[in-house]
Amino acid sequence: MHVFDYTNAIVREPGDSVVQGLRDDPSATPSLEGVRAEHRAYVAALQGAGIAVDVLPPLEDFPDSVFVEDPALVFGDGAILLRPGAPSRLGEREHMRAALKRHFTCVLELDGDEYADGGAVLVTPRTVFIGMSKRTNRTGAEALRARLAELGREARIVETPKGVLHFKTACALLSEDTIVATKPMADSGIFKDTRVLITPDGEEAAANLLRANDVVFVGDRFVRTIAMIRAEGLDVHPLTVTEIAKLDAGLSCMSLRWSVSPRI
Ligand code: CIR
Repeated sequence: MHVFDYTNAIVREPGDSVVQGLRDDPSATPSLEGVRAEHRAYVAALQGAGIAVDVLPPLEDFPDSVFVEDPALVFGDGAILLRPGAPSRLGEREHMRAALKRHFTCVLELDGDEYADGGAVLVTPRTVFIGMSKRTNRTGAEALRARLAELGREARIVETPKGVLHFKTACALLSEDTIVATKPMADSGIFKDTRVLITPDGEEAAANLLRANDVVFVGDRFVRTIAMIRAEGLDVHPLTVTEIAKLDAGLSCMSLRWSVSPRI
């Protein structure tokens, strides 16, 4: 059983409002049909990897609610309801609470002025990294570390490199012992005890890839990253995330994933 073995996932369909989602570059307007098509292909890819997907209905009042990774953190034995750091996203948690209660008997929560996005959290076999950023404050990171301890998991609070939205925007777990990271993330020394593959120049956005069971989902534009991962002997499934990327998102952001039992 690996931390990237999943039996279940939660996703949320994008609403029409998704095109008004938060983004660093306001001139990058995604196409609604494009986002929908990319999301459909993503859900099909998760299902193709053997994952049972709970598809939640769109929330028009919350343009970014398709990025379900941010309001929660889930494990086979429990979930944590987070408090997203962007004011327009905070209300997503109430909708996520209901979904979590359907799947998990243990649901812990952040509260008060504790802010943390799920995109800040990288789960690895040995530790859980919590990357502080403009969405995840120190209070939120510390509260999250305490909740993780309640779930029996050790966490390390680290700094996200400057200008990076979420910790996992710039890194992902590829296998039991290897992380893929951008050069600034690798240079930060955070992963100095781990084998790191660096994304090729110009393909930094490929770092937000997703390892799920035996497959690695990678943005299809990132041909050199795909070749690098295939050279590791891994099965790569390229997915189009061109429109999603205009909303500063990648492949981990669109699902919450967990394993209810060891896969056979
Ligand atoms: C946001 O800015 O919150 C969304 N437009 C993108 C969220 C991406 N989520 C993630 O990296 N975990």
